[in-house]
Amino acid sequence: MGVTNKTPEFLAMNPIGKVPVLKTSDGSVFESNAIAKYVARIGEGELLGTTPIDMAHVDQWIFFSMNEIDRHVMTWLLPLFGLPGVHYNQTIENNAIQGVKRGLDSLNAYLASKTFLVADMVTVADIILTCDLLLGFTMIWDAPFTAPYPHVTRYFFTMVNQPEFSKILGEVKQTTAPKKKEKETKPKEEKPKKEKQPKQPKPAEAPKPKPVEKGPEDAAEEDEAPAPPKKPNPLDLLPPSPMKIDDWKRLYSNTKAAVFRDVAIKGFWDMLDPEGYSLWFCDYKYNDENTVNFVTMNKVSGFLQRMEFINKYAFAKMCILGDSAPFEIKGVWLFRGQEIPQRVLEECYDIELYEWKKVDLSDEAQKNRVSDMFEETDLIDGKTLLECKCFK
Ligand SMILES: N[C@@H](CCC(=O)N[C@@H](CS)C(=O)NCC(=O)O)C(=O)O
Repeated sequence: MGVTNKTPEFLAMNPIGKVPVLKTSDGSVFESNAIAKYVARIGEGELLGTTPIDMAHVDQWIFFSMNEIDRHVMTWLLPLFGLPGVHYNQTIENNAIQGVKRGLDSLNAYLASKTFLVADMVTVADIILTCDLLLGFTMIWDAPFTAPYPHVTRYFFTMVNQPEFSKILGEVKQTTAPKKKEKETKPKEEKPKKEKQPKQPKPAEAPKPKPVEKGPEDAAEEDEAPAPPKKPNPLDLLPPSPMKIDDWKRLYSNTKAAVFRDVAIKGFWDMLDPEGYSLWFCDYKYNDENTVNFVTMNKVSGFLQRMEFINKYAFAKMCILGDSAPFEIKGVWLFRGQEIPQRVLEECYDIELYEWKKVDLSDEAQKNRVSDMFEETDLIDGKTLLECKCFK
């Protein structure tokens, strides 16, 4: 998401350009619940229910989960992530919270006498509902919030502790610090002193925000942000560099994996102009929050989208590390000049969510770490590389 999900190839698989999409040799499938049912169908089939009425009940709970849980969770949560174009609104949040409570209340009553949703077995409805509850339990519903729903809580933890779930989700812990409008963990004192403090965890001033689909309720909330004034870019005033960053990006993109180290990485160090460019490691400060892998990935995609305006002067690899939650985000950036560009510090609030350390080019270990991230080796800092996103 945020990288290839609007390409013609992707839109051919899902015209609305959303993830996930499942690609199979018979064709592609979008909409996560359709994907889940397809996967269930090509297995032994029993996850779908075994009688017509059980099958209908499986569908009933899938639609319930989608309409009475997931829809409200997403409306509640998405504005808190700081995605471009998704705006926080108190009334919308309150309505979403009421919607969630109504859904949980009825689910709680139903589960008082049941272990699973349909019959006495796990079905794809349990899988979907559990996944829809996951974001709630891990991000916004702390124990006081879920106290009125003990059967939902018992059901949820029974499910996520099944080996089939924990293999994918790792250990699931209920949040003790629910995500709120204000990002309390953001250390205000470390903010470079700028007049432009981010108002909310959302980049209203990010240039060219990509449109994100909004629910109908959000429509009234759209800001008309004026285009940023055109200032000469100080990076264009630096002494010319013999290194052309586009040559590196081309080499990076066109080198086959098998020879990547010998050709692309070697080529990079050969072409690097250490006077015209600098390399920086970044290390996310709040890895404890990274409890859900795709949310962590979205966080990184959002950061890279907000950096789009510096694209001509930068290249980066951002890595998500770890076999299970909490996931770590670490990366390396190549910037024109010897500092993190001023406009980046001013306009991209993500910068302050990371520790930044300039790469010491006299230290082979640091250079190797850069090479590993560029190459996407299986392990980075001894941790499994789960996903790597490239800024180029
Ligand atoms: N109903 C869809 C929702 C998919 C969805 O909203 N995906 C988001 C990420 S969680 C997305 O791809 N957004 C990108 C966009 O809206 O352009 C499903 O369950 O698959």
